[in-house]
Amino acid sequence: DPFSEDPERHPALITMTAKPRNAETPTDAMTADFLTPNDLFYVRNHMWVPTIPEDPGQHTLTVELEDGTVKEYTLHDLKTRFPSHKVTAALQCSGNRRKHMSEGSGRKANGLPWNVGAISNASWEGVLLSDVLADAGFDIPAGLAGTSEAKHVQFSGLEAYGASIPIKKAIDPQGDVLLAYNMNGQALPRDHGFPLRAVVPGHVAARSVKWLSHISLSDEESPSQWQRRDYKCFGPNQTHVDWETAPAIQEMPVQSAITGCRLGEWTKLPSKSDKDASGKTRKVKAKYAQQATLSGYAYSGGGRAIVRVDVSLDGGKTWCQAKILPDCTTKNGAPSSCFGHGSWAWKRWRYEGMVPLDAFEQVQQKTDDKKGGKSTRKPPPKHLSATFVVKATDESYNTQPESHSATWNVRGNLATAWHRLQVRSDN
Ligand code: MTE
Ligand code: MO
Repeated sequence: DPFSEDPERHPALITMTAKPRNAETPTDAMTADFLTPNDLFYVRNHMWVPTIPEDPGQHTLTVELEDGTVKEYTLHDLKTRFPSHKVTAALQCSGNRRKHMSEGSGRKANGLPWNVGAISNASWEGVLLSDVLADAGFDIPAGLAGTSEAKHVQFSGLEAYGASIPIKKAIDPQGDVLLAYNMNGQALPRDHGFPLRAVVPGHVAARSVKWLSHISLSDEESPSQWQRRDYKCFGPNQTHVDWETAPAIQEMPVQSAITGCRLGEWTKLPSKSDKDASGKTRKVKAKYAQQATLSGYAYSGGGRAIVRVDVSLDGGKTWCQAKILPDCTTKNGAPSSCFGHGSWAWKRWRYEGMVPLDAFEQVQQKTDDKKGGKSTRKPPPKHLSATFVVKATDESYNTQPESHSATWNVRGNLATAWHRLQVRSDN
């Protein structure tokens, strides 16, 4: 059993598959913390968790340049010979919300049916990939000018996973690509790449290779199936899937989701008079409304900041703006700083509002409220449901499509349509 050495996991993680381990962050942890606690950070493993030598300082990373020159660094070398950097960044799997893509379009997409929890946020610490590449002999100015032969940085993990990123991102002085050894101030947990992983902020998490052991510069992308096959998108027609010409997913699109929802008691709003179109005064019937508190996250790739989060309490007919919460707050609520040159972290948002009775629909079901087809109960009625929706907009004014049907793809990647949450009110 190659999984017999896998680590123990937090019971609150929502397990999709045990071997290999794939698990979502529970929604309450997303609502509670800007930085996802290490043991509740979502886990996406394609294989087993590799074991490393007794002394993690002796873990070695080899770096191979285009001309075949190889340099070797132990973890100890990385920690002692290069300045350390911190970057606060979310990682999101390209399969996050695949469940909604399948359900929302009525067509099943291939892959694990992730809900909203294949995304988490952490503060990473390590050395800059560009510092290590420069030390290994890569000509950074040529790379920045676009004249180097190497066009891609290929990463390999100890268990055989591999992926690559364009050289442009790898050495961008504001790209913040890390070879990370710490996560939220602690050594990386085994599930998250101990003792060393790439962290490619703003890109699909599939490029943030864990258990990193080898880097190679090449004019080609990584030959791995995860670069050349799995993490690509196609049109909603299933028939035309050209793996060769479709670009590998790198930067993520804009995303948002509702991770918390609380309904209060019904309130009877004061009845009032108003004037109809002809100017006649009429009495408006008593209105009922329910307090709703929603919370969630929003994120966009490429370091693009989230500028607005829109919430609808009536299935998308009318909208209000949610409050974007301050980025970093420590446990006692004090602000702490976010690290990095781009908006690599997620934003958390919160919305409080009154949901009017007419935003709810009667849920069809057998009920003893009804006698002879007529409700004997005083309003507001029982067994109601409403659909709450969220969508986000980033600083390039990219926003999420209304439905999944036009972005459905056979691999089920990059599901990002409006997140709809059907809620029941049985008060
Ligand atoms: N790196 C290795 N070595 N093996 C893997 O299976 N999975 C990738 C990426 N890096 C993977 C890997 C994918 S698809 C994702 S979404 C992220 O790691 C998940 O990172 P996490 O488990 O730390 O959340
Ligand atoms: Mo992923």
